[in-house]
Amino acid sequence: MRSAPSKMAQGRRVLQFLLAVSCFASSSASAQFTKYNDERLPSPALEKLNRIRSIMENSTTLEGDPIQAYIVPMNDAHQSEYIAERDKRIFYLTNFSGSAGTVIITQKHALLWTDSRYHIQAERQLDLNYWTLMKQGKKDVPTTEKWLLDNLANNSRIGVDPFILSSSTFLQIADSVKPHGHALVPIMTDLVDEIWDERPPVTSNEIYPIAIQFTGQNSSYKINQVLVKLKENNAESTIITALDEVAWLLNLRGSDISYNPVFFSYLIITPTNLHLYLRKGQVSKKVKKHFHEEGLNITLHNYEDIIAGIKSLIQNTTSKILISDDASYAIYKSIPDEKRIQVASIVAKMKAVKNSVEAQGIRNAHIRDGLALVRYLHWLDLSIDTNNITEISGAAKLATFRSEEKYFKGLSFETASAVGANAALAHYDPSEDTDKQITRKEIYLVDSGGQYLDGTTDVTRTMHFGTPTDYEKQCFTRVLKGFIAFVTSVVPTNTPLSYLDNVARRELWQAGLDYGHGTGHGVGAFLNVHEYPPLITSRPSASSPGIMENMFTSDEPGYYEEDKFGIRIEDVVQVIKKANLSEAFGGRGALTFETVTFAPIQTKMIDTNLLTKDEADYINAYHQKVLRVIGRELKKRNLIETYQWLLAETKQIASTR
Ligand SMILES: *[C@@H]1O[C@H](CO)[C@@H](O)[C@H](O)[C@H]1NC(C)=O
Ligand SMILES: *[C@@H]1O[C@H](CO)[C@@H](O)[C@H](O)[C@H]1NC(C)=O
Ligand SMILES: *[C@@H]1O[C@H](CO)[C@@H](O)[C@H](O)[C@H]1NC(C)=O
Ligand SMILES: *[C@@H]1O[C@H](CO)[C@@H](O)[C@H](O)[C@H]1NC(C)=O
Ligand SMILES: *[C@@H]1O[C@H](CO)[C@@H](O)[C@H](O)[C@H]1NC(C)=O
Ligand SMILES: *[C@@H]1O[C@H](CO)[C@@H](O)[C@H](O)[C@H]1NC(C)=O
Ligand SMILES: *[C@@H]1O[C@H](CO)[C@@H](O)[C@H](O)[C@H]1NC(C)=O
Ligand SMILES: *[C@@H]1O[C@H](CO)[C@@H](O)[C@H](O)[C@H]1NC(C)=O
Ligand SMILES: [Mn+2]
Repeated sequence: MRSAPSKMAQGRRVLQFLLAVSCFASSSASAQFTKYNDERLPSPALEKLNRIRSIMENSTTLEGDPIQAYIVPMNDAHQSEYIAERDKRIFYLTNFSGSAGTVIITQKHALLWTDSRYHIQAERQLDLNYWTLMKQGKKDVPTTEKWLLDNLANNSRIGVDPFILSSSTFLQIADSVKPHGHALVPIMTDLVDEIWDERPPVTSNEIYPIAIQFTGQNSSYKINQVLVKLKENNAESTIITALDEVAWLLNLRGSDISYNPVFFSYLIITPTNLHLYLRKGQVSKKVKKHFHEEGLNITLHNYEDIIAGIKSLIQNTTSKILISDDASYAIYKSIPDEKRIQVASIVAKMKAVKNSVEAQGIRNAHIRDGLALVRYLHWLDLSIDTNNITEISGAAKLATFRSEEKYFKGLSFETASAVGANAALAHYDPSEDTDKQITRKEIYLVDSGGQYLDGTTDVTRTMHFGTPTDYEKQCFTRVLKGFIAFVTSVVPTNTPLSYLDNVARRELWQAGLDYGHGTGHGVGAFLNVHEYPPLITSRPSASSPGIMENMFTSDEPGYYEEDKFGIRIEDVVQVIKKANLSEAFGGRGALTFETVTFAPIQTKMIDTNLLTKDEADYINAYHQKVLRVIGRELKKRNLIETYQWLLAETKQIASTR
């Protein structure tokens, strides 16, 4: 989806709070003071803040002393990257609709931190009379922790809802504010929920099984693998807290969060029992039959009873309980220190390496998805002179093409359909206010994906239906060179993923250009479009296994020129063995990548003076494959005009260096 940390919220799972580490700087970052005695009409932004502030001061409601600051993370209880409407607390407070951000409220200040993808958007959406935008990554903008240290009186109490903050982030913040005697205190009643009068209801849509023909492994096999991993970690039982991990382990899917086929749940795994916590109404007879067929004996509980369940688990067992680093502080805290083992998720690592059935499914899904995208791009080229096609109506047409494909289950994220300057916002989703017509005068960027029973897709193409400028072509070509450098890399098994980030940026950096998002993210097998590991950013990860065969990741460098245009090229690539190098690197073996995305890369945008022969060869070979695979299908469906269009779009090019 969205682009890597681009859209890939560089880190919901990856400690948002650490994102801005680089920017310690002079303390009080010119934070505006909120105007108390404002004489203008009451503003909803201020009204909401005042209600929170009054609870913060009110020790009765808090069942404790007042708190001097309140943190609102953009999370749900499972540290999901995409959250349900009911969990969009920051949006409710501020109108900021980006996917990453952190709010801090004190009696005097109200601040929103967000990363560079969202600076412009946040500026437009916030009521800046009452809110201060903290542009993460900019010089002189302190981190949240640094700000708390510099702006609160010593020995302050900082509150946060312990369910919506990961334990690792909680502990890290608690530790960094200690020097001034501040305490980070869990507030069991979420203050935003307290004031949220018309909060959207809980989503509890139907859960459905997916067949072994798509999953490749039955659920009891997966659970047994977990039990083996638990033993290796000297633990006996575990609480699975990430929604995509529960869905993957049980071979079930749901639709509680838009674009993500997951359902709200926790799963306790012991050597003898499985306890599933969810809204029981979501479980049909079909699901119960599925449990039986997959060899599972599952006890169902109410979602809200998870903490009670953990207490019961603690009583039943003398050995250790394993949880992942992403578990909420509430889950973490419910297990005594001596009984807890916390590690990077063992299920996430299992899930990251696709089995052969999943891998084949993903490849098949990408062929059908490529066909839908080719039909759309051809249709656009045919229609934009005679019809007013906008970012939004274009995206709707693309969704229609996808929906005609077999196994389609919905989009995998909101389509980023962006013309000209709108494309300069790396995480742009069109809205009615910003909707622009797609014409032959400006660059058009479309980043989109589908959910299919056999796989999840994510693809970006940047097109110009008229004549791009030389500068646009140069920028596009540098992005393309980085993209090719990534996909053609040969690396030792387990190489840290950050290596590929460097590779993809090389050509841009040589021209003093860069992009403000990551380079790649894992993609689920009919699961979340962002799955970590792998996560490809410049930041090495101590807990990541590095590059492994049969991981799938996006390759998505870009370039964004503010107020002018944006470029991104994105394929999903499979990690494969490098032929004849299986014994290289002391027996570790070498890996390389094979793209599974099938859609033409517009040759009109390429400045062949910048392209090497090898790069031209790559494009030509890729286009031959696209023509073969998609072309065959187009002919089969008698879409001859689209075939002719694809033939022209995939014509061979030569380096002119
Ligand atoms: C959010 O935007 C709407 C529409 O512009 C406005 O009416 C409302 O006051 C804003 N709310 C906040 C909290 O800023
Ligand atoms: C604190 O709570 C009490 C009891 O609910 C209420 O009467 C009072 O107005 C609250 N204080 C503030 C500052 O809102
Ligand atoms: C706050 O605490 C720090 C660290 O203990 C100390 O150096 C500083 O003097 C304190 N500030 C005030 C105003 O007490
Ligand atoms: C699950 O898969 C394993 C491994 O393929 C197999 O041995 C086992 O019989 C299967 N169990 C069920 C209930 O199908
Ligand atoms: C399922 O588990 C329950 C509780 O542990 C147990 O009473 C029951 O006998 C089990 N059923 C089967 C079919 O194994
Ligand atoms: C703990 O043991 C009791 C009694 O055997 C059982 O009913 C319960 O399901 C167990 N709880 C967990 C979480 O294993
Ligand atoms: C095309 O449609 C958009 C959205 O409805 C509108 O804002 C724009 O003015 C239209 N352009 C033309 C040329 O009709
Ligand atoms: C791998 O080695 C075989 C046998 O030596 C050779 O025929 C083949 O061309 C090699 N393939 C590559 C990709 O180097
Ligand atoms: Mn992506």
